[in-house]
Amino acid sequence: MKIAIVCYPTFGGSGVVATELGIALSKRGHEIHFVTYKQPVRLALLNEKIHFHEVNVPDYPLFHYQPYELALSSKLVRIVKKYKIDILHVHYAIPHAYAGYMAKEMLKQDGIYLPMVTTLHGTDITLVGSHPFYRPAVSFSINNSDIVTSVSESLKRDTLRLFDISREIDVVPNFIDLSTASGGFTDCQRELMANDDERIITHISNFRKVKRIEDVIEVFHRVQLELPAKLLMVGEGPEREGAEKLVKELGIQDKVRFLGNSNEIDKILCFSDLFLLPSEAESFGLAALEAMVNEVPVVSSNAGGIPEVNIDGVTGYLSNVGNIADMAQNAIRILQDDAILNTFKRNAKKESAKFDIKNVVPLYEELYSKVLVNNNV
Ligand code: GMT
Repeated sequence: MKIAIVCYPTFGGSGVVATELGIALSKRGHEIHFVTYKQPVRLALLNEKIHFHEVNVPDYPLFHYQPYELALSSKLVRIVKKYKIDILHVHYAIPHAYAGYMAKEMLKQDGIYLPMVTTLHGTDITLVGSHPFYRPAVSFSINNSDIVTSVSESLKRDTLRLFDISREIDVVPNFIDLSTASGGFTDCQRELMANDDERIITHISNFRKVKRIEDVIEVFHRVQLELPAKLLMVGEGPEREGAEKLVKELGIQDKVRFLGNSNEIDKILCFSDLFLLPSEAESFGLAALEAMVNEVPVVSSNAGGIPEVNIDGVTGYLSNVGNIADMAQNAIRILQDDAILNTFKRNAKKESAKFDIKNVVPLYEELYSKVLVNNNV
């Protein structure tokens, strides 16, 4: 099949899922065309099966806001015609599903039928999409997609609760490539980050409000009072400055390192003992899954889809959002004993196998085939 994938090219959940899906599909013989404003960060190599088409929005002084979705839908029309694309798969509803729908309608005028699969990722539904400014357009785009998928049961429930949806939503969970994800590092170079007697706790995110970065620092503060530990903060975002300030106020600067964005997540997780994810909302929690595949147990909130990934008492622990004391206690429970830590590590790795890319990519392929057959393409 020839598949056009529209996504955000940035670090973080939906863009990573879309990019990894495209790469996996190309390895299974499909021709993939990424259409976005910048080459996706996880897309290293382009070849005859993976193409990248950049969407440019020319500056014009009259435009206070540049019309990205107009440029995207026009670009899609050109690419679909030029490469004879069979399917459009858009990740993140805003504005991708809306732009995709416009492209579909324009192509219809030329007698070309383009089925559209929309994958909902989380904030496009729970935070941004449900805002009254966007809700009608998001409802419309979901109802007018040919197939809609959500990355967890929890996100499906949220979508049905927040929008007026008149169609089926298929749950296709996020995934991880077990064959490459844990990198196979034998030399974790742990000594670069911590002393032998210290536990390493890691948090990775885009440092947005929804991640509750201050909770990460507060939990760590309590943990390091009980056992020797270091905290690695990976990522960039608006909450970083506040977090650094809090670290200073608590007097734990020598125990916390802010590493910024990284393309070497697996290397960092390789020497991590625990992953903290206290998010306010999380449709799935891909970062938790990335930790688990690297044998890192997870102490998290129980928001959204996290309990579908992090199994309470098995791969880590769940607490109510904001319950710092409970999270700290859970972290200490896991970290204070080598035998307990090793059991959680093994469980995390084992549970992550459920989400192996080998099991999930065929689910998308089935949906693509279904939509093509239903529409006799
Ligand atoms: O978590 C973020 O802020 C990034 C966001 C995104 O839109 O890329 O992630 C969302 O999609 C990921 C991939 O499906 C999920 O793993 C994240 O849980 C989800 N984030 C939220 O729901 C807050």
